[in-house]
Amino acid sequence: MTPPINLSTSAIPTWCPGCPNFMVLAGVKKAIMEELQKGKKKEDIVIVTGIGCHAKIFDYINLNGINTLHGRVLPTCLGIKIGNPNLTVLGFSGDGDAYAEGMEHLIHMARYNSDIKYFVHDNRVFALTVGQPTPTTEIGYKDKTTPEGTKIAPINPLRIMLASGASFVARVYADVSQVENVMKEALKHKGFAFIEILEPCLIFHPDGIKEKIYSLEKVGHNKSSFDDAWKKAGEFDYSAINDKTKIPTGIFYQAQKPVFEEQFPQLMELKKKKIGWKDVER
Ligand SMILES: Cc1ncc(C[n+]2csc(CCOP(=O)(O)OP(=O)(O)O)c2C)c(N)n1
Repeated sequence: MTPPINLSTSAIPTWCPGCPNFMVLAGVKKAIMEELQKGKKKEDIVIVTGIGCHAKIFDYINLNGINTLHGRVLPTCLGIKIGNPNLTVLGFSGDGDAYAEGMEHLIHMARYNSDIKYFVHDNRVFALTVGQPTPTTEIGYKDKTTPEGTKIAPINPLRIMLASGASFVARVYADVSQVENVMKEALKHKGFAFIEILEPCLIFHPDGIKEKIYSLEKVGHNKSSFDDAWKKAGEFDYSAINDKTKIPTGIFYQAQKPVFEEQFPQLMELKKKKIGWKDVER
């Protein structure tokens, strides 16, 4: 009898009690478990995380991977993918990791369209370093570094992804089934999948986002239309939550575009043979 699949580790989570990262972890594990039950091998899945509270997910999932440098999740993912294009490569970043230190990589990954799935835990603060504003923090947010309130307008990462050519652009709330479902869709997608996970930081940035979300699927959004995706992505501009705020969640855009790996016959040869460079005789 084959032993039951176990994705847990012996590490005790050090996230704050009630942190939405627990929901993200549970959703991710469920989606990965389904892949394993369908026959994928654990050693064929790799996780890469940045530095921050989000990155602790690395310690709580029993998979191979790299807890890489701050902001360098995507180049690490790409290196792994080039080393062995047969691997399923999953990247996890915070909003600081992805949109501040790592922004240049994000834009180019959207262009490259490598078959990598990327999850941004967007709590709209640098949480591990105790709450400084990030590129998705609203004007007026106060912390010890901005006692008069942040004066710089936030970016809209979904629109940046659309403008950069991303082939899969989604946003979910940090809820177990939303994360699980979007991850399953991302895993079916051929190419780069960008998934933003909105989550409050209960300590430094509690917010009312949960009450403002609605499902794109329920309003019949056409995810194959770039124009519709652009319009929907503009509905929430990451400013302070108020009575009028509406935050769409779900898959905004999905299109089939040439995949990075497929442009290189050497990598396609590895795919055909189901091997990585380390298995190539020289
Ligand atoms: C190159 C580099 N710059 C800065 C830091 C300090 N640092 C560690 S964690 C962190 C905040 C991470 O914030 P975010 O990516 O949003 O993740 P969160 O903690 O909110 O999950 C920073 C700035 C670092 N470790 N390396």
